[in-house]
Amino acid sequence: MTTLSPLQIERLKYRPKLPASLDINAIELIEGAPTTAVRDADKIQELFKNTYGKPIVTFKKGAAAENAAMNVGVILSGGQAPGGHNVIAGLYDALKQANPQNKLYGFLGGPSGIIDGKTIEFTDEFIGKYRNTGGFDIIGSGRTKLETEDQFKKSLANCQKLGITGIIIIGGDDSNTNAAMLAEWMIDKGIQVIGCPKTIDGDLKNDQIEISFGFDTAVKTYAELIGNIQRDANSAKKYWHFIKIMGRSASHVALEAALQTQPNITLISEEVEAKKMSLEQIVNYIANIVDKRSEQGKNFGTVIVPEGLIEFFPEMKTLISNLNDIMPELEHDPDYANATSTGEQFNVVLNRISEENVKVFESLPVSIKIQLLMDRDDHGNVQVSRIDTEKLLIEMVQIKLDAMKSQGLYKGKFSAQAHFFGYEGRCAFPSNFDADYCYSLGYNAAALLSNRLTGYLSSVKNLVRPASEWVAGGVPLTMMMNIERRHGTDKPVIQKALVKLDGPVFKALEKNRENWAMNDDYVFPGAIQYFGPAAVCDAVTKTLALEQA
Ligand code: FBP
Repeated sequence: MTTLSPLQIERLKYRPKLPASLDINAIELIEGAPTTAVRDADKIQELFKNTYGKPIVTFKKGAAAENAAMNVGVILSGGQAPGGHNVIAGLYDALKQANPQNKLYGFLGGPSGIIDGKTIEFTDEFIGKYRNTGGFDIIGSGRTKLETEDQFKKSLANCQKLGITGIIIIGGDDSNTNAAMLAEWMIDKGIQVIGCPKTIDGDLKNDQIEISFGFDTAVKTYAELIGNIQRDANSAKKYWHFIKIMGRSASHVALEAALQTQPNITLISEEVEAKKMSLEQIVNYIANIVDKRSEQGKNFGTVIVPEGLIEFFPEMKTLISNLNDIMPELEHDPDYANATSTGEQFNVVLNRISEENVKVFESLPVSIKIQLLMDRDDHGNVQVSRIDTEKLLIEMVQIKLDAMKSQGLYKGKFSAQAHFFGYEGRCAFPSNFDADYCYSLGYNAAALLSNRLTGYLSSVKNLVRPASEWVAGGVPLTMMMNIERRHGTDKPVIQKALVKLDGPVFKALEKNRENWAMNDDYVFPGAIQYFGPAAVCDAVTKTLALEQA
């Protein structure tokens, strides 16, 4: 990449802001009370004998002190999120400030890099090319699960070869669950492990972690695009736009994008699940609004669909879980493997799934059936980003409206466009918020290492205030864990934060959605701004503002 865009040239010069209290050479560690786990404390304690129960820590300015030299390795894990490069830049700068002898290595291609010993050593020049840029291409990312004894042993050997005594894992809930396991395993081998909260999905958050990095930039990117589409819809007045928004399971991204743009219809997976709404009910809900708007001469509108919606319909959830269970067997079934048509494949599936699921599977369009049978991810989950839920809804709403029309109940015109905004937002130039937050998280991770901590997640709080007032520290990973059933086995995992239906963010949607359905109260956020008034450039998301109010 030798040709730089004008924005890239300017962004390379941006100096991310740090909390005023964070100076790796003059820092004091304040310890809180011992912690427990969010649930299943006894079991978590049993599994994490050495790292369980540690206190939450915060940093404040302290007396100047010298830092011993150390070598550190960093891993980018899972889906890309804007700001990952700045976590590494912050980490690198802190390590070099602490002791110029310190070395930072990057494990290439995600967690597999530490297992296979594929590394690169960072230098000023190399890091300099990636400051304030989006993407994870600096060292690459991957979804390998770091969890077996054999993988841990190989990782240890690779760290020892390079004299690495600190590992930083930048990842979401699953990757940080693995960080907790690695920290526990490495504790008597002299290697510390620290996590950093990453994911555009915004579902790695709790009382201690206000938001995961990348959420801010990704939602602002999607909101810009939705705003543009709404203006197009309102100009041409001829299309209904069904927009699927990324976010594997939680609907935080869709909800925030909706609050920023005020579309006509917003579906929230968590509400669908809580109210046990079927696909048919949702289709009727949309068709009803389409009909009412058409009575006002408005044959256009916008519908926001969270990516994970399909798994939240009770009947689909049961079907998908049944499919997940039979997938490993199906791969070895000659009838399935040798099937010459999708129809034949479907028959094999129909013979294997339970009776209640047969009807649901048969009711789906062929394209969705094929998508439901596609490869699972490393965690055995269906890859929802590859399921065209927005197209499924369009097809079913069309069928419903046709039926209504034939009974004389609907007289409008329905012409729909499908969109999926996901990958567009994951590697955008980080907003000023994410650039600062990520740099602080990385810098802070180095401070946690230099204070001899392990099994902690780097935390930076008070995020609605100016960066100088942010509070840096660490949260024990075990504090966020509980036991969940995953593919038939009980596993310790970091609890995922879903949208709270009694929380202020959902309430803000609930209060307004009837109005937004009928009136075109669209908001056009425009592109993320990096230079200009703070009210525009440093604005936090509505989710963060409402939750931290
Ligand atoms: P992480 O949880 O690893 O941050 O990834 C989240 C995500 O971006 C989801 O929103 C999306 O469903 C998924 O990754 C897509 O995964 P992939 O990049 O493997 O297609």
